[in-house]
Order: sequence, then structure tokens, then C-alpha cells
Amino acid sequence: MKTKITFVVVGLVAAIVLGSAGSARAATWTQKTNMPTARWNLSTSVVDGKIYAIGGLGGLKKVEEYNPATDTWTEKADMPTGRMWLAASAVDGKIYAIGGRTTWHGGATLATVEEYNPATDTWTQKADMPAPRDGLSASVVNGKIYAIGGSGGGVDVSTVEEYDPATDTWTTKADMPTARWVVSTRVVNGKIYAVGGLTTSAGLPTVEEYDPVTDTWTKKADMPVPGASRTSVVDKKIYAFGGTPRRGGAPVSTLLQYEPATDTWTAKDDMPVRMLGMRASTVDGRIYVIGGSSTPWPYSPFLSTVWEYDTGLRVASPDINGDGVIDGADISIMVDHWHMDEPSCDIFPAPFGDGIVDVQDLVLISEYLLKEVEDPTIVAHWALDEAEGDIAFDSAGINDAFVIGDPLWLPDGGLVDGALQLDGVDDYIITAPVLNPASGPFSVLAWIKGGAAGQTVISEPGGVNWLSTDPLEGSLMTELTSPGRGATSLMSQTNITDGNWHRIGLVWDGSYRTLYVDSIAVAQDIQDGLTDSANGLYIGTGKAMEPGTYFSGFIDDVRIYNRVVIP
Ligand SMILES: [Ca+2]
Ligand SMILES: [Ca+2]
Ligand SMILES: [Ca+2]
Repeated sequence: MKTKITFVVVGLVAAIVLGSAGSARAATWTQKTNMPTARWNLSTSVVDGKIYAIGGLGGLKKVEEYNPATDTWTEKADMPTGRMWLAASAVDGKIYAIGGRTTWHGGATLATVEEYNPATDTWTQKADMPAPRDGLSASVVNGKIYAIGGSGGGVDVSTVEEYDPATDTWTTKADMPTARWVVSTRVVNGKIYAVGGLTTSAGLPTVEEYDPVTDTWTKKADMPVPGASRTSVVDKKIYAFGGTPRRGGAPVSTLLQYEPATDTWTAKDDMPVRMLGMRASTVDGRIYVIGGSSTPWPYSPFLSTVWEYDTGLRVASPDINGDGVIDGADISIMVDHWHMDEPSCDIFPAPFGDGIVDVQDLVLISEYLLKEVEDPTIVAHWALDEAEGDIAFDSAGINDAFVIGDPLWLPDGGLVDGALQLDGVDDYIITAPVLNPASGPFSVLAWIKGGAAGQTVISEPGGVNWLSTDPLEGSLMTELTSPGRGATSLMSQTNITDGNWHRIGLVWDGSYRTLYVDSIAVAQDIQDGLTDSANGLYIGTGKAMEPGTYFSGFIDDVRIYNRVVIP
């Protein structure tokens, strides 16, 4: 009984600490799979969760599709007119590639508009833009595209032209107050923000806001660092990456954040590399910074790199406890965190919440009650409900796993439908790489029954054991630690090998690692990040597959989320 009381106290402390740590979560940078074609001053647009890299010097006609969910690139149909310094915007699932320059030195400035349909992988020519321009930017409000600024015939311009894809027509709008080239525009709350850019003599700190409804411009707070940064939006804030402070200047690694609601700029931690001429796009709350150059003039070689910037904000899910259903258990956890800043329970407004768990969150979760809801935060889910065979299907993603050693499928013998019974000798499951613990908060959960001291439930081949039992007591532990010297395993005092079903979990919120057994936080400490991993996972054996580390018992319903779950 004594230990049980201790655990309850640990649980309460954990809840309070996690709550207050919520808003201070660290942003992270992760390098992803390179774009096939290195390029500079391309365009990137998002349709249906995929990023389309179009044009740019080095690529010119090339179109390549990036899927952040699978970290893979696919080559698509070439753009008819090769160009750099173009603008591109997506409306109703189609991308409009606008203007640009045929090549760098001696090239021609273009008025060309070509429409790309990702569903059919085809291109269609559209009505020319009235004023040929390169180094312009384009943004969409209410289904219309606004092509802003740039350079025409070697002169920086303040031109604004509105394109209506529905009628294939152009309309001239009120000039932007400040003429500029390689300006970057973004939309927040129906207004367009034209950020920075270059003139022939200087880099500009200028920010001007355009209201398409009234066709008027308003000056806003200057950037703290002037120049041609590239932007993207997360949670109604504009992030401005790198660029150069003057024409022909060297790349910088500055990262700035602009909040239109308060008209304020904040300097964030620098990017991992200096960069200019890249483009940035947001998918599922993460920004992908693609291509560009890290070298001074003449800027070659161009980059094929993809950097993922995670602001640290998490997309919340109404399935707070990560069991696949939205029911009273989730509401109960929400109520436990009432009026706290607990991101896991802060589901309204989507996707990031508003820093407080209140009646709006309760109303929203009640709308989801007992409904089938697709959870965007689940990375892998092996239900282990198969009756036979050597594949454990991933119902959430693309991580179907191989079942080795002939373990016993028990279609009716699990905690949630079927389960897998492993013999503790040579049975295990192996998966492809699923999630890098260094790239941000995540949760790993499983139901287990049986096992013995020293055995492993989930491990990284050649890495460390993610969820295992200590060799003496059979208590839940994890070896996943920060990369620093002297990092130690996190041990609980809760035996999970007593022959009963237990739901075990490791939850990493970016600051704290927490072990859970049956909804109770049984151990927790602070870590300075977690070690990088690019490997797959073993389920049912240790990192080195040593005898004694194979699990002898039942494993069921293994889930991995890219967020904090409160199980
Ligand atoms: Ca739930
Ligand atoms: Ca809220
Ligand atoms: Ca199952």
C-alpha cells in the first residue's frame, strides 16, 4: 500500500509540472530527406498535405512533391515554362505558377501563368498577368490570388494584381506603398502581410498590411533585421527565415516571428544554417524550409536540403488518453486539468488551443463523443488483431511490421480484441523507422501481460531499450535519455510482470520524460532533449537481441503518437 500512495502523489506532482511546462516547450529543427533537385529561388505550395517544389534555378521546369507524413519525394510532370523567382499559390486544390524569370543572367521577365493540377499531374496555360514580374510574391484570400511587388524590366515595383482562378481574369488593385523585389507575403485573418524584400540599394525592414476587402494598405512594425527573408505561418504568427540583408549579400541564419494581432516582432533562436533563396511551407503545424543557398554570391552550389521547423506547439486531439475512443475517460482528464495551460487537453480552438482548458474545450470534446474521429497525431498503431501471418498491420500509418519467430496470434485473447503471445525465446516484431525521439514530443503506449525481469517490450535496434523491465524487480524503465554524458535510465518501482494486463507508456513532452503504468505516472525526470534515432523498432526483444531480453507474454495495441498523451 505504501508504494501506491507514493505513486498517487507523484501523479499529482506530474500533472501540475506538466501543466506549467506546457507553453515553454522548445522549438526543434530536424533535417529531412533531401529534395531530388538542388535549387534556388523556387516556389513551394501546399495541396492536400503535400508540398510541391516548382521551378527555381537548378530546377527551372522541375516539379517535385514532398510528403511530410512519409518524408518522401516524388517527381511530377515538368512545368511547361521553366523559371525562377516565380510566385505560386494554391486555390481549390490547384497551384498557379505566376511570373518569374527564365534564368538568372540575361533571362527574360515573364507574365506567364500556368495551372498545375496535382490530382491529374497536368499543366494548363492561363491568362497572362498584366505586368510581367520576377521576385514577386503571391497570397490567397477568399479564393483570389494577389500577386504583389517584384521587379519588372529591372525596376522594383509596387504593383498589386488580383487573379480570379474561377474566371481566369486579372484586376489591378491599389499599389503597395513600398516598391520591392523578393518580398515575401503571408495571410493571417484575411489580411496579407508583405514582409521585407530588397531594393537596388538596400534591404528593407518594411512590413505593410493589405486588406483585400477595402483595397487599402497599412504600415506595420518594421522587422528588427531587414532583408529578403522567407516566411511561413503557424498559429496566426508569421515566421521569417534567413535571407540576406542586401542585394548580392551573404545569407544569414536569423529567425524572426511576427504576431499581427499585437504588431510585434520577436527574435527566435537562429536557424541551424545560414540560408537565402529557399522557400518555406507549413503542413500540420510544422514549417518545411526547402532549397536555397548557404554560400555567398554567386550562391552556388544550391541546396537540396529540407529542414523541418517545429515551433513546439502541438496539435491537440480529443482522444487525450490515446486509446482510440473519445469517451468519459478523456473528459475526466480534461476536468482534472480545468483552467490549466495543459496543451494535451487544450483542443479548442483547433489546432493549437488558446492556453487554457475551459468550457469551450469541454463543448468541443462532447461533440466528438463516441464518434469515429481521425487522429492526426497518431504515427503508428499496431492493433495486433490479426489471426495469422507474419505481418502486423499499422492501422494508422505506413508502418506495417514483420512478425518473426512464429509467435501465437490470439484473435480473441487480447485486452483490445486480439493480441500476440511471444515465447520469450526468439519471437519479436520489427518495424521500419517510425519516429525520431529527438524531433519533439511523443508518446509510446502498449498493453502487456506477463513477461519477466530483464525483458524488453520496445527497443531500438542497436540503440537503447525504450520500454523494458529492470533485471532485478521487473519494474518498468526506459533507457531513452538525453545525448549528454552521464545520462541515466529512468526507473520506476512498479512491477509490470505480475501476470495481469497493464497499460505501459513513455511520454516525452520536450522537457520531461514520464513513465506510466495503468494511467499513473510512476516515474518522471527532466532531460535536456532526447538522443537522435533513425532506426526502426523491435517489439518484444532488446536492442541487441540478447537472450533474456525477449518478452515472454502478451503484447497488445501498441500506439505511437507525436504528441503528449495522458494515458
Ligand atoms: Ca480516449
Ligand atoms: Ca482552450
Ligand atoms: Ca488488439
